Amino acid sequence: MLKKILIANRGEIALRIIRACRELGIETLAVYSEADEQSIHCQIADDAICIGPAASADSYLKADRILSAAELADVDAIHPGYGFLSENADFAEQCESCNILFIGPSSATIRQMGDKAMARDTVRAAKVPIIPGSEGTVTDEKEGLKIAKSIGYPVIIKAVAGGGGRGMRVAHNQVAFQREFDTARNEAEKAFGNGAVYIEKFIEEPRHIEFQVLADHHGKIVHLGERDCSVQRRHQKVIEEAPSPFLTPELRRRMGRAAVKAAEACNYRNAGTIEFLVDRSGAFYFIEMNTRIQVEHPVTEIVTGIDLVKKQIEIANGNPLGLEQKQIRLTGSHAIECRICAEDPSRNFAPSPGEIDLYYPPGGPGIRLDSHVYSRYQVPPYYDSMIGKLISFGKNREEAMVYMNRALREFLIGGIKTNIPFLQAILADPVFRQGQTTTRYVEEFLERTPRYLLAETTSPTA
Ligand code: MV4
Repeated sequence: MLKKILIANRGEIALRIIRACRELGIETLAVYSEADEQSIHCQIADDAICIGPAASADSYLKADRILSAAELADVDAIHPGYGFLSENADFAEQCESCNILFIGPSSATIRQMGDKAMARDTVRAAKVPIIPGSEGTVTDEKEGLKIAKSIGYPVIIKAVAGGGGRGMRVAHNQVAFQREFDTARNEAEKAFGNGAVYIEKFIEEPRHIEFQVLADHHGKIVHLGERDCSVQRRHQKVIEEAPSPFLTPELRRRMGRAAVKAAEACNYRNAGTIEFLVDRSGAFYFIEMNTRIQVEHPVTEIVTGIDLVKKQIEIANGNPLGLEQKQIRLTGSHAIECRICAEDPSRNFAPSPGEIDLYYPPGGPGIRLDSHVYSRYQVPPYYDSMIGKLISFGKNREEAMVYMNRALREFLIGGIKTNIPFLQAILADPVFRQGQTTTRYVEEFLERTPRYLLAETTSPTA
């Protein structure tokens, strides 16, 4: 078994990976930026190495510094977590050539699925449903217009190097298309250094439903059911749940089979996620694949009883999956995750870094909290504003909502603003309660909700 793993990340996911390693008897090496010296992941890892200044570009994104730390400490593997270098094919390739296991798929798979037009063509060849659109990329406006006309407006123009909502433009007619096509290409070139785009029919008010897959190095691939991630604000997920309140057992089986086919098509290894859009009629379409562990993985862990981070490590070590599709029981339980962020929902979600002067975490039945923060912790301004994930679970969705409501109410965080009032307001909203959310849900919710309802009424003090 692997003896020592470097965790190339920070915050709650670094903590989550260290926990899995410790349970498996694997030594851990944390890396940290100067801003994270007091961070919990440095304290609880067996060892920790500073890799540079606060800015991510100078530390957590510096492949050479992380590889130097890995060589110095003689680790067997690197776990990249999510964000930062987790979907960087060049980094995975460097790990491969240094003979350090990258805990994830091969660099070739990351590269293939990171190009969103190539990902689309890859899964299409395996008969996974994709959204009607261009074959490959479109470089010429005239050709684009022809494609748009043949699939019918509205259409969406997407950057091949985009993903996660970056680099997309919608066109509702021919005139708009000519304008947006140029804009999309220029923006993509500026943002990603790659101006290539492709075209799809624009699906209005879809649900975002993603399937977790696990693939070992012996040809076995299974899916672990879905997560419904329709509650998003500006392409940032806010609440995720499993199972989706929208899927029937029949649709779940069909989408699960498609997810496994998509993973097969790209020779996938390790944990991955297939993202689908699902329209009102229940038609589903592949949009992209995430080749990493995701923030929202805990809801799948809860409804399947499978520890995904341990599975990632065991798969990387070469162990057979030891799971058959028919053994994977979606237990009938329900899990909901709320992302807790240091931001002020009453001031347009402005980041709210600073010192936490009081911290009282919720607990009790039906609650899991994955967080790296503590009383007197300084939330740094340099990184993502997420300070934890509050996960509730119960025998059904209603019970999971009862636990979540109660836990949000008793979660006390003083000194900084958080999005807890926003989460409470969504949990109280009939549209959410009835499971009627689409990717436009948050926007609509905010249009009909006065800002003062999203402000903390009392601020807890130490
Ligand atoms: C779409 C779409 C509608 N039609 N593609 C946004 C993120 C990226 N993963 C793909 N995205 C979308 N692609 C077609 N053809 C709508 C979105 C979209 C969206 C998707 C998932 C979750 C939230 C979203 C919010 C706005 C738009």
